[in-house]
Amino acid sequence: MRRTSKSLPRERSARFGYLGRQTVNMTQLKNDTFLRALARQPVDYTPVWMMRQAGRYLPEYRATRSQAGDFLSLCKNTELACEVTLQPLRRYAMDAAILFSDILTIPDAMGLGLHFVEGEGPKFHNPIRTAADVERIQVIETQQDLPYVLDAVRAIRRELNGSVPLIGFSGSPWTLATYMIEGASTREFKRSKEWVYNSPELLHQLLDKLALSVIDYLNAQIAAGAQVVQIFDTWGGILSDSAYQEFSLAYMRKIIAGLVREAEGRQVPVILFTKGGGQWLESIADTGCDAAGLDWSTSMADARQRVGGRIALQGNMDPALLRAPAAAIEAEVARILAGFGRGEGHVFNLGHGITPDIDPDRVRVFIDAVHELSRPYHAG
Ligand code: 1CP
Repeated sequence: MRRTSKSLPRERSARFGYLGRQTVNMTQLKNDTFLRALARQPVDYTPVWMMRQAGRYLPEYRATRSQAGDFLSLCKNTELACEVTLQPLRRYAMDAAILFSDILTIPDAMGLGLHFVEGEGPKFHNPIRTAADVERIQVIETQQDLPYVLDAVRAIRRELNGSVPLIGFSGSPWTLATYMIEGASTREFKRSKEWVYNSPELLHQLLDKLALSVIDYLNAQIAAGAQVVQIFDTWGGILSDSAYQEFSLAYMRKIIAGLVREAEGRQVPVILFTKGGGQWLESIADTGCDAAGLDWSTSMADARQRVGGRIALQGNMDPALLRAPAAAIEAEVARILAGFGRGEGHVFNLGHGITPDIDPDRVRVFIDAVHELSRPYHAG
């Protein structure tokens, strides 16, 4: 396995007193390639991880999930959530771990009654339908309302023992609001768009409460040991240009301004991923994030030209390529690496989450191709 052992300079120590309560092992990271790439510092190869890297494409995940009973029980069981986080890292030379949880833990903690219907995805017993529903929503306090997420972060950090950095995450306020308003997965977003155009003030009230909740949630994850955080704005791309700025980006900017950006003597980078957000890259770079996640519809070369001098870029292979033969996966990895070109600031990833139908052997082809084919772009 190719791992670098260089460490980031220990410039500054944590300013926040409560970080002192951390129980995690603060040893140096054995592989900090991912953190270096996010800081646009030199690396030996392009680091890689996959959105949804722990999940149903892995037989060991399916076994652990059935041991837990169901998906939510798995998220709430510290030992098993830790186990499934580590499963992909046992198989592949990934350069980061991501907390096993879900973005919908926040609406669940707000009392919406999250449950999963097999084959249909997430659903809420109590979706948001009226002004009174918005009024009733309380900003979450993570320590009290979502202790199981923080327990998982601490357990995963202990088990990782400094091997690779741990990513914490949250949904964006807009993306969370779409699930809360629709009450389930949707491809049409009829109700959410009605709120955008018919009840913008009410929507702003809801988004405000969500933004404050996300700030608390991500800061608590950072205090518990998350070394990078990613905001998943999965549904930002369904908005018009002006609605994206007003209802999604503005709240992510507010969140980034409220985050603890340093812990354990290191920067805590923030990655912002708006699916379908390629046209807004300049505005995304202006939020104060450290990196932007790209889906496959944006050219890596164009993205680098537009914002590569300001932020790192993460992405962006179409996850459907993982169903193609090994040679096609390698060719696509080579094409994306060439698109970014020589130099620093690229984290390889898929353009969206891996799907359950993927053969785990194809993932190895993908990860190894990134590591091997990227070396010439960093040498010397
Ligand atoms: O049956 C199962 O085992 C549940 C499938 C599953 C899994 C594995 C769900 C339900 N969530 C997860 C884990 C999950 N979700 C992670 C784990 C960490 C990882 O390995 O990456 C993360 C980061 C998420 C985040 C998430 N949940 C997002 C944002 C990322 C994205 O994919 O766009 C979204 C939109 C959700 C909602 C959600 N939870 C689960 C599903 C199937 C969905 C999507 C529903 C939809 O398409 O609307």
